[in-house]
This record gives sequence, C-alpha cells and structure tokens, in this order.
Amino acid sequence: MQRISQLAVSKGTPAFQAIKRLRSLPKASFSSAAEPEKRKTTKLREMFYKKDLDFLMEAHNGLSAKIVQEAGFKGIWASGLSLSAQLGVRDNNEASWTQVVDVCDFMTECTDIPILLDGDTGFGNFNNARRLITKLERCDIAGVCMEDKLFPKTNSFIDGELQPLADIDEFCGKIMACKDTQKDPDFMVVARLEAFITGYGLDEAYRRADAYHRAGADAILCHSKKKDDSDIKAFMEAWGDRCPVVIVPTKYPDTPVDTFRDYGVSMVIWANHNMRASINAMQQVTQDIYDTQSLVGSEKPGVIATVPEVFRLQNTGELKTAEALYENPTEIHKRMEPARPMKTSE
Ligand code: SPV
Ligand code: MG
Repeated sequence: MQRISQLAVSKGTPAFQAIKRLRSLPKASFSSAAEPEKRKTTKLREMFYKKDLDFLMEAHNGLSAKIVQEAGFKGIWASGLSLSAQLGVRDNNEASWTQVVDVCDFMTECTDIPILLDGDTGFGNFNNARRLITKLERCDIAGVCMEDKLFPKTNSFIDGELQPLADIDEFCGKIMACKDTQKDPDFMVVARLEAFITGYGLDEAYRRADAYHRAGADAILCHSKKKDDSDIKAFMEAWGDRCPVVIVPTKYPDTPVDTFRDYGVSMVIWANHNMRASINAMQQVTQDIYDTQSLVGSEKPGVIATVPEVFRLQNTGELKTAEALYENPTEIHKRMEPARPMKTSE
C-alpha cells in the first residue's frame, strides 16, 4: 500500500492535510456494516412522541437551516411565511408548491436534523396535497403540517376572522389521502387547527381536532392569535394526551415554556424569528453602507459575518478533501480495479 508521503501532493498543502485526515478515519466510516443513521422521519416522530417538550426553530433556506442545526436545535420548521418572505412574495401561496419543494431540497441537503414543512392548505385539494407528500418524501422532508383553510391561504395574522375554514369532511379526506400516500410510516402529517384564529371557541376547535385525529393526523397544531395562552390552556385541558399537540407562541411570547410543559404540549415552534432577524440585520447594514458610502461601519466583528465564516458554513473544506481524492491521479490509480480481460459470453 502506498503511503501518504508517496502521493503526488506536497507536504503541508491543504490536499496533503485532507488525505491525511481521510486516512485517519476509522474503517467503520467506510464500512456498510456501520450502524445506519436513524431516518429523519423517525427522529421527528420521536421528538413529537417523547414525554418532554421539544422545539422546532424556523428556517427558510439552506443557510438558515444550517444555522438552526448548529445552534443545537433537533428540528426545523420550514415556515411558509418565512419561505415566501425570503422569495419576496406574500404568504398567499404566491410561491408555487414546486418552488417551495425546491427550497426544502436545499434545506435538507445541508442538514441532518428533521424538517417539518408548513404545507399551508396542501396547495389545493386532496390530490394536490398527496402529490406534495410524494415530492417531500423524495427530498427527505420528515413531515408536513396542513391547515384547515382554503387555497389560496392567507397568513393567520392577517384578518383571521375573515378567513373561511375548510369543510371538516373535505379536510379529513385530505389528511387520509396524505397518510395513504406516504411510503415511510414515520412521516408525520400534522393537522393545524385554525378555529381559534377565525374566532371560533373551544367547542369548534375540539370538534375539528377530534375529526382530524380520527382521520389519521399524527399530531394537532393548535394555533392562537391571543396575547395570552388561554386558548392553548383550554384546548389542552379538553384534549389531554389523545395525540401530540404543537403550538406556535408568536403572539404570546411571555408565557414561559414550563407552562406549556405543564399543559402537556409536545412541541413549540419558534415560527419566524430567523427571517425577522435577518430583515433587521440587512436593513441596518444596507442603510449604513448607503448612508456612509463606506464599509467601515459594517466590517466589524459582531456586525456582519466574516468571509471565512461564510466559507465554513458552505462546507468549503469538504471540497478540498474531495479534490484531493478525485483530482489526484495517484489516488485515482491506486483505487482503480486491476486490469482484467473482458469476459465474453459462451
Ligand atoms: C408560518 O410560520 O408560516 C406559520 C405560522 O404558518 S404563522 O405565521 O404564525 O401563522
Ligand atoms: Mg404558514
């Protein structure tokens, strides 16, 4: 076997370092006998079903998804509001469902943690919704949340009372179609209750949650726009632990998460805070550069990320490693099968 020092790369170069790193990896890293990674769907399902409260943090593109993972979150909320905002359009299904899937594909590619997509109303009827499921499974999205409103949807915080709810049977059929379509048994279909948003009370919310659960929904997202957690408290008291409940406390941020724990909530979604943080940061830096015609105010630690930090987030080092393997004739020839005469058939 050739030694690293025999390869046609000079000592101390990034390529040399990269080959050295590769050589030092344990054999199991390359072996098919290595323990298979849990599927993202399984990871998400476990987050929902385990006893303690868990959290999903919003992301809206590959970069923000990676930042969420690096912060330590175990799962990502691919927010419809944030995805549309970063595309510069409204949260009214102006981005087509394939454009949303394209963004999801980038997000899953650069992360290992599961992603729950905000699937709005499923982009149409049961048939559009189940086609969405098929595509999401292909790009390794772990679950989808669908809300009981009409296509095209409007964000829940824009004139919520004026938004019509879906017919219960129609929405149950949509959930069933999604559950019947998914191939991975752990893929999560979350049914989102908009009853409180549209001004109904607990009775209607419960009636709907009950129907959606019996239609096969794996979890219920109970949405509320109140400034306190009273809708959530009432719902949790009535619902108990029939299935996991997810909440989005954007409008009631003062309630401590321990209160949600006490209610028995399974998951909290921090729904749009990366997108909103980025708007603030971009507005400030852009305005400063415009006003001063200079980069001096922004090229400071803590104001903008350094360029090497951008490279790190893009995993630039991995490409160096790959180049040392796939653009290095010595490495290539070493790994090639020995020449054999062509087998001819009798
Ligand atoms: C989203 O993040 O797109 C949501 C949550 O649907 S909310 O905007 O709070 O309705
Ligand atoms: Mg949304």
